[in-house]
Amino acid sequence: MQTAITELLGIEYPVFQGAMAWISDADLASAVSNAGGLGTIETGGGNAELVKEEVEKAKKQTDKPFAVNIYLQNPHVDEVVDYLVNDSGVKVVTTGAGNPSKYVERFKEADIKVIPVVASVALARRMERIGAEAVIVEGTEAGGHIGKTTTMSLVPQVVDAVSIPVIAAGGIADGRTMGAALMLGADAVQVGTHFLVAKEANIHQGFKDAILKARDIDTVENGEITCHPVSVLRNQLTREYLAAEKEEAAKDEPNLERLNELLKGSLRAAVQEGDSKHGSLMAGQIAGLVREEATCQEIIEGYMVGAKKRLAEVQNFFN
Ligand code: TUI
Repeated sequence: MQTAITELLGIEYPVFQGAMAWISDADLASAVSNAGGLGTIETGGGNAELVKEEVEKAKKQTDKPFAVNIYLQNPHVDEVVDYLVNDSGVKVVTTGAGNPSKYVERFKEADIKVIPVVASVALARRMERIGAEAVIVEGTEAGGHIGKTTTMSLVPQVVDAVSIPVIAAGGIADGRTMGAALMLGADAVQVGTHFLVAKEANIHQGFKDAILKARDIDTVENGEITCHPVSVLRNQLTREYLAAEKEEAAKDEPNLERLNELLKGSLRAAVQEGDSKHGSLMAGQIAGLVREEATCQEIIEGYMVGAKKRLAEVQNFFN
């Protein structure tokens, strides 16, 4: 299957694996790349040394392209960029949770393709202007830290606003949702939640089971008043957090520190300990569609088969 994105990056299938904090390591990224998609290593709050370890590990596990994601709120972001530009050999960088403008020039000089995650038309336009090769347009259906507009509404608006390729993210977990994104004008999709249950994902079985059990209405948003809304599966932690958030929101001077304190260590607890009561089970709204564990290859090939099947049915409507 060929799109502007498979051609730009030299990959077989237009499927990116999204960067997920504590989750998207060299094992997951290389499995996705070996299956023909674009794997991504997340760097979260890590320093350059930690990022280098994962990149070197991935290089041993795949000779296909993979990306490194930069979390722009990372206090070590400058040294991570220095490493990526100077001696990583990485060819694709994605960015999230901020505006990467001040780094783009250096990536371009190092012949690294920059693909920022955006949650608005304005930022997508700006990214095109400063030389981004493509943009990942993430709707509010996504997991983790999210914007406000839905994938369905945002993707076609960005497609109309820019000339660079668009990768749709948020709400994609099978051939139908991938096909829908292509209908909206996207050249590829990015998938996070579904890869949580990949056999190659090194996360606690408790987290995987929570995804597999989730229903359509089981995600909630935490952290609206801290300006970092995060989509997670509903549990004891989210009930306590939402109650505290409501209390603080009613005050003249909300104690945001108290709210941040409640979440401290909670993502690590979900990923490494499978703590489904007090862990932060970051997930997108499509979790309810994810029903079984599978390898990265089965996941990606399933999308191709499913999209083709649905496309044939839709084409029939027009005949
Ligand atoms: O970054 C994400 N999702 C994430 S990061 C993360 S780690 C975390 N842990 C605890 C609390 C908060 C975060 C978990 N999930 N997605 C990419 C993304 N980027 N979504 C939305 C954006 C975004 C938002 C604003 C991109 C740019 C932006 O620009 C603002 C500006 O400065 O113009």
